[in-house]
Amino acid sequence: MNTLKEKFDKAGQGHVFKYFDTLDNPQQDALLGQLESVDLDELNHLNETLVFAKNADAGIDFAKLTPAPYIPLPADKTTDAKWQEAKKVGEAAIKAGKVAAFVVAGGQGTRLGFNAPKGLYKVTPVKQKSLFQVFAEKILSASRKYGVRIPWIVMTSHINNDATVAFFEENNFFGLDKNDVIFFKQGLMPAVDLNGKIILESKGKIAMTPDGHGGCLRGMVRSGAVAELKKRGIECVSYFQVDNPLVDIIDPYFVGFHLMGKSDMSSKMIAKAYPLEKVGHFCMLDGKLTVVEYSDLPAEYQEQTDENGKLKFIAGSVAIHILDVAFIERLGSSTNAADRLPFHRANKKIPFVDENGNQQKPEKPNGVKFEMFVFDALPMAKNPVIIEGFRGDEFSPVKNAEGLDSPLTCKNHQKAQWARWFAAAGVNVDTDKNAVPSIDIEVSPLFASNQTDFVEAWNKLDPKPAVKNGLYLA
Ligand code: UD2
Repeated sequence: MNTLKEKFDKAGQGHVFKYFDTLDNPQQDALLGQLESVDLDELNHLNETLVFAKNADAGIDFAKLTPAPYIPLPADKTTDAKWQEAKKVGEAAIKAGKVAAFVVAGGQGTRLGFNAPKGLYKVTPVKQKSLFQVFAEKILSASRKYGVRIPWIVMTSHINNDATVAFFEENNFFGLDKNDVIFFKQGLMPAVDLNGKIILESKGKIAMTPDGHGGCLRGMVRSGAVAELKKRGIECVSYFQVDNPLVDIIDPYFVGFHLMGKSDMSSKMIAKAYPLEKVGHFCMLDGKLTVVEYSDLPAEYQEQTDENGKLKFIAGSVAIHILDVAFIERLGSSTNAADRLPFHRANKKIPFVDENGNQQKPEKPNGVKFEMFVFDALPMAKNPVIIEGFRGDEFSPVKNAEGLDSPLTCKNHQKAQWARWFAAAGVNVDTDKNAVPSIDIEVSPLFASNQTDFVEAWNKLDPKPAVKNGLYLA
């Protein structure tokens, strides 16, 4: 304890011991355990670069940014030669058991106002399936289609891990083999006040917050998930966020382009729906592919158009990537700063204990949380490939309780997707001016998870059900 105290004193963080003598033994042990996990050199560096530095958030010369190149969607990917070649390569890798699914689900979902892990949120229009169930069924469907086990890595955080695991158990893993679902908790970082001092959340506890979705790289290494994937012969993982039920998790085209490009990390881009859409922007900066977050790119750049009136920075990053396991291992285990993801700062309201030992809940941001973003791995990746995705089949996140990116918009986008599939099978579903059906319909991923498979499955149905409100195809 004395050496630890000396270390914290020396680093100017000795105040974390202020109430130590008033704690009972288990409380003291718990605090010491927390303090041992803090990398004081790293924290010192983050204070210097992100908390004390003037203009800590700037650092990008926006005038040097150019739009990143990408492989555009062809008029019809089911007939386009290049996309068909990619599909073949992708399918071969999936069938050979080289691809796993990976969801980052450690976030807190504060904007949605849902007081449970976000993956438990019910999103589908008829069956009210949770996000986790939708993903599980997509993975199960791909596993059956390709005749292969597809492991699914689920990153949680210390805040939501137990509730997440319990939900999977209560639901029998939604039909998946429980041995193929691998949970791990992301890492934690100490939160500091605006003077760089570690915040005491209570007398015996420092404030520790999840290290951002980019924490998945080191988390996968430290938790043993990478070792497990290697043991199973997995070569790449399909990365997605917990809030997007439209994601095409096991997409042979995407896997194929990634492999053909001999890429460490590949991404899907979706054309932004409107200039200020809250997505990252794929850009080139000094010859490197970089994602510039919406909150960092000045509006004038987000709104810039080319000579044809098209948005210049049109390529939106929707957080759908493929990462090689070897690349995750390299970055996630690196001790070399050039190979590690940088941290970003976020100002947050962090409960703390005041000078009189009373717990306080601040009304405005009083502290800084440090987070890594997974897309910061792109500039470190060999041959990063970006392919275009079709929004209606890939992206409709649930982020806000109302308005844009809400449960309602997401339900409408799911229904619109299925109405398009019905239309391709020659069945008309009445829709409004936004192509959203007026009735509630739902197609389980176990019936079909893309249009081609839907048409085939629908044609085989005999007799066919009436297409009316409440129709559920499974
Ligand atoms: C993210 C991207 C944005 C765009 C958008 C698409 C960032 C900073 N921005 O914005 O560019 O792609 O998504 O929907 O990522 N998570 C963890 N652990 C953490 C923090 C987050 O697992 O410590 C997960 C979270 O559960 C969710 C995902 O990361 O699945 C995204 O988190 P967010 O809601 O903070 O990201 P958002 O919507 O600001």
